[in-house]
Amino acid sequence: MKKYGFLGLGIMGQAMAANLLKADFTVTVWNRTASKCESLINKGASHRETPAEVVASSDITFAMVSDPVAARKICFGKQGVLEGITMGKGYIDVSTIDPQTSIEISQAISNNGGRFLEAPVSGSKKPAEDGALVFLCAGDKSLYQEAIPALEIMGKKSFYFGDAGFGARMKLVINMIMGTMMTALCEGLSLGKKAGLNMSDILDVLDQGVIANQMFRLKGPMMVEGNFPTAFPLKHMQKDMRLALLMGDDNGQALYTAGAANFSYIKARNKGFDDGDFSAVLQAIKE
Ligand code: NA7
Repeated sequence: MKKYGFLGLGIMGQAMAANLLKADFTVTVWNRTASKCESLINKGASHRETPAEVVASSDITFAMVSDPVAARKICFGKQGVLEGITMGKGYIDVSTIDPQTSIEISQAISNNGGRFLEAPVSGSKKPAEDGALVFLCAGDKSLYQEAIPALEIMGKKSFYFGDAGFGARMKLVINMIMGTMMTALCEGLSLGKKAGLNMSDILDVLDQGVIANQMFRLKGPMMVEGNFPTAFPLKHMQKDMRLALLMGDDNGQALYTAGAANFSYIKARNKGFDDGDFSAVLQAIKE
């Protein structure tokens, strides 16, 4: 039976690793803040002190960390993933990072005889808990095929887009669209309220038209109540906007709408909403 590793047990990693354990997979975990491993150890996970040790004791290791800096740190850092990679081992980074970082990690893993897949996910806390994520995969095809049983436990759908870099690009495009949709909703709600409309009425009208969507339906009523339970941290949304804007630069694509949305997320971060849900950008926009 295959042995799996999981590095990074934040909101997403915690839920994903728990689903692997629930399906009776053999899982070894590591997190920078070791206390976050406890609930998974109680559910049957093994624990190692470093990413290198997790990789050394697993066939396929997943990583779910915040951003490119964290992804590089756990891979290239002391006692990092690279030190545990041997011939044929699989490393799957499911974090949302930029294509360049992912390609560099991919090359380093394969230079050490390992196989790399990037598989950023569409979906936040609830889909992670429900095993309903969408994986946007690219990289080593044999690893993709081998990982399918695990991906099917954690997700409802997987795509494969070819060489490393294309999964990261897809993820940034998708999240950039989501981030601008959210600020558009917030500006509409805020304008409507200032103009004397009822915010719940705005949501009801939106829900009947062609731009009705699950995000507005799910988050809208909570936003109207000033309730922003963190499913997708605002700091990560702003990171994704920033990475998408850099991708725009690299590809000669002007991103006016996303650029403006990014300023709203930066404003919200400056106001202390880093760890709130990204829908808390409403608080910055309405001021
Ligand atoms: P969280 O809940 O903020 O979790 C982030 C994780 O990344 C958590 O395990 C962190 O460890 C870890 N992290 C952050 N920086 C580092 C460094 N420098 N070294 C090692 N580990 C680090 O985020 P989510 O789970 O919601 O999201 C994760 C990804 O999915 C992200 O790319 C999103 O955009 C989508 P900690 O517990 O703080 O020690």
